[in-house]
Amino acid sequence: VNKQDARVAMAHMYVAFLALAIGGLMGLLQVFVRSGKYELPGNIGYYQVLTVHGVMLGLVLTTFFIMGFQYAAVSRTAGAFSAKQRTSAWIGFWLMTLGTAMAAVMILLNEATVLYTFYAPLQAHWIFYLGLTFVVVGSWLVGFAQVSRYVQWRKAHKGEPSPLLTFMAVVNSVMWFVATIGVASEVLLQLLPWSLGLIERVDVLITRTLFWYFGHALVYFWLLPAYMAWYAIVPKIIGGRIFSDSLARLSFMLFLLFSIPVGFHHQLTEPGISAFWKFLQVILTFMVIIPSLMTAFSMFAMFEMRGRELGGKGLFGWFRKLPWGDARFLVPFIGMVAFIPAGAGGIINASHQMNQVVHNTIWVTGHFHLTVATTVLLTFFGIAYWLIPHLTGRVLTPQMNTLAIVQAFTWAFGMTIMSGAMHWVGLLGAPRRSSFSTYGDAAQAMEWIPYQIAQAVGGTILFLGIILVLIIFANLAWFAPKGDEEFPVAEVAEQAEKTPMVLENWKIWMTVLVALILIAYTIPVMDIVNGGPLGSKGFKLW
Ligand code: HAS
Repeated sequence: VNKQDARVAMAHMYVAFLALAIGGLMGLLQVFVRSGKYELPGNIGYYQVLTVHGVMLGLVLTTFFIMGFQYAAVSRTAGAFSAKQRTSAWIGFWLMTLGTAMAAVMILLNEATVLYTFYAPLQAHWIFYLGLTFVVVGSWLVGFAQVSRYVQWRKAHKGEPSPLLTFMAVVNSVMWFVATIGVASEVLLQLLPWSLGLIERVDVLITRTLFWYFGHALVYFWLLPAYMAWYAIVPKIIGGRIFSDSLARLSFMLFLLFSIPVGFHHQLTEPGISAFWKFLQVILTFMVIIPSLMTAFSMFAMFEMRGRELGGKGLFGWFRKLPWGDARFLVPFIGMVAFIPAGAGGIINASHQMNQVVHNTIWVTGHFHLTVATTVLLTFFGIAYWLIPHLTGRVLTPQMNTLAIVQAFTWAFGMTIMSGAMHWVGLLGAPRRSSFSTYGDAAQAMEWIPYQIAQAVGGTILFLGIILVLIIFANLAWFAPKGDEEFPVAEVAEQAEKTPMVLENWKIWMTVLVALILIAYTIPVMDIVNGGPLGSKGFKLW
């Protein structure tokens, strides 16, 4: 990565890991409170802590890490950014940082205790919403720099497929642009004027619908950078090759198409949206599972090819040959394994009827701690172990490599206990987003207590994991020996088919994307505005 680009990427990493430290500490406080054995000091409220936790980890850590990583990946594979593109990224970075600081201050002042989903009827101070707007606009600028570098590359290399990592970063940025239109409209047309007292009321269903239009794509915005590493980086680390460039690109394009028109699967229990439109979006949700299954297939194929190359024999002999001692491979691999139960849980959530059982229970919290907080985060840690030293001109030493492996096992162990308990007690009816209560010593609530203690045990182990990863981060950023750590990028396997250019024909894909969004959302949104299928009075949008 070009030196000046490395500075931009590294600036993002500092904020991301600071957010991890703050958000992680809040997570520890939360599991303690929910165990019933601990009370927060002073006037600090449970929901305030929960908001800091969700915003810092779900919004700040992820957005900064992703934008920094993608920026570095584009610079590495498409070449250094131009001065203008770099300035756009710097402005974006500072805008995001300013926005984060504004939102954080408001949450700490208890003026924005609205959780990381921040839709109505909970209302925050206008500075919080303005801060979030800055975060989004800032991320657009960093994303815009990547798209612009891609366009420039394609002009200079007519008729050639673009570098895979650059293409993937651009797909994720485009998905982010389209998805954030939802949250930007929610904030600018509803929440901000409402908190400023310019409009008297907002429609809760509209704010939730706009949020979830964005909110599900948000989770794939988190996932795709992990998939970038799985498809294009992990093969190089293990000495192998990418199974198929076309398959990787197709799966990313499918994510672009199907990540957005699926928001209703978060609203399956909500009145005001008719069963037909929920059903349609459930079908589209099942479509978005396909590119993940393609990814699983591709990973197994790539691992097997490499393992056999190394002399692995028989049905599973190749498995043993993989480089298990290399944290850059093992840490993301543990993330992949976690995605098997995590994805199965997602399929349960998305199944219309089963959603009635799990919705708003702590099962859902268990689900997203396996997906984003394990699969995605462990892959991000795995990336950080070579990216940070690459950016700072240092190397990952064998001691840090061992510590990284210990960190990943600590994380997996803590998460198995915490997320396992959450899934189980969710099925026994324990609600998510609630502080400790025995509900007047109700028999059902008493049954939840042992699981909540297990959550606290798992959460404490996870916190140890956070301390370990912060030690490794500090070492790689400031103390590790100087040197040249590789930014690994894999080549495509010889036997893979040539990549068809249709996969980069944006006109086709964008048309399908817009059509799917219009089909999935036009009538239900008109229904909500005009009174909805349940015949309420309707609502004027503005
Ligand atoms: Fe989800 C709720 C459905 C994936 C995150 N999800 C959430 C929330 C979050 C979240 C944060 O339909 C809570 C939001 C809130 O606060 O209310 N989710 C799905 C489905 C998938 C899915 C169908 N979710 C994710 C990912 C996330 C994430 C990814 C973050 C990164 N989710 C839902 C639904 C809800 C929901 C409902 C709402 C629930 C409610 O009622 O509120 C799918 O994308 C999952 C597909 C995945 C697979 C797995 C493929 C496996 C792979 C690994 C291969 C392994 C290898 C290693 C190669 C089919 C690729 C092998 C090695 C060996 C040794 C075996």
